[in-house]
Amino acid sequence: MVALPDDSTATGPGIEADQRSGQADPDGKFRRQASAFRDVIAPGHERFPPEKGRYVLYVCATCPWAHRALIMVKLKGLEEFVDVVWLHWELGEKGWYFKEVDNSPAKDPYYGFTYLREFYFRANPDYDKRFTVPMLWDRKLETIVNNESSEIIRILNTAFNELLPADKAAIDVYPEDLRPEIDEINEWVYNTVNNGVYKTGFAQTQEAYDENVYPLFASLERLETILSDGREFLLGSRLTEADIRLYVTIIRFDAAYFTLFRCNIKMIRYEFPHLQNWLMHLYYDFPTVFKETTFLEQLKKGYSGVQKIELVPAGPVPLMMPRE
Ligand SMILES: N[C@@H](CCC(=O)N[C@@H](CS)C(=O)NCC(=O)O)C(=O)O
Repeated sequence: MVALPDDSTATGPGIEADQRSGQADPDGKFRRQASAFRDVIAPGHERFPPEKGRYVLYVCATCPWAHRALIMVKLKGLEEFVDVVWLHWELGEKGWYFKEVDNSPAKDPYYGFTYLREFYFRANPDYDKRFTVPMLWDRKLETIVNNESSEIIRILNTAFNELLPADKAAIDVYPEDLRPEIDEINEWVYNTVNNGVYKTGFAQTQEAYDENVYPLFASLERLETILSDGREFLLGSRLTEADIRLYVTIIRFDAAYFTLFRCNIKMIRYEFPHLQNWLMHLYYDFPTVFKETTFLEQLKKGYSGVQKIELVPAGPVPLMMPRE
């Protein structure tokens, strides 16, 4: 693990010293904490109206939740409205930090901060929860608008529509008529797949591991069956939020979760042909949205560090299957 620069402004109350430890509760089970900042950007909003150049999205390559939000920025063509700033892919002792490697600058370009936690303390000096990405920051009020990816993707889906060209404004990944279906699939995919890989990977007892690894694979089988009728996207012919939320987990599966989170009953590439076709379609046919937002080498190193295995596994080879 690299030594991190000491920075006394990067400390706060109630946080364990090493952000990489303590992922599981004392009973050996991993429970994801509820996000603390839950505001929205919306036209006419008293505090957070849509405005060009005002908001910044903080992400890192390792994190699937941040990846969801990044995909929305690209899909909706929001680069001019929401600046994307990258933290280094490694979760350090004090959480996510900047380091001039790969996509990350040496320091935050707006505040000169070294750690993500510094934003959390700027927003709330008494903040005592985890310092997570994605984090949507408002430069005007100097606070966090929202740090819950499921909400950030909905904000990005609509908030800037009146400022966008018509073709981008028309893109809607949570369309009214599909909402019940999207909500239904999101619920079990979140519990057993998106968060299921974490509950499996961070389990500290055999019981906690078994409780999660089998439901995870049962859900992958269920997704495989859904896609087996040859549909283009999860809910039919339209790309929706459900695809985006699933993509960020499936693209990490063979490269990281299979080995590093012990999700190794089957590999996606060899044993789930329909899921693999759906993944290849998104990755190769919408490259600016999916492929170019995916950094497999970086995220594999990121997950290796979180597991404190300081060795990066050699496989799978290749990291993503070529098309031919
Ligand atoms: N519910 C949050 C979860 C975000 C989250 O847990 N992000 C992880 C990275 S994958 C993180 O930043 N962890 C840092 C930590 O827990 O210290 C969301 O979906 O936005």
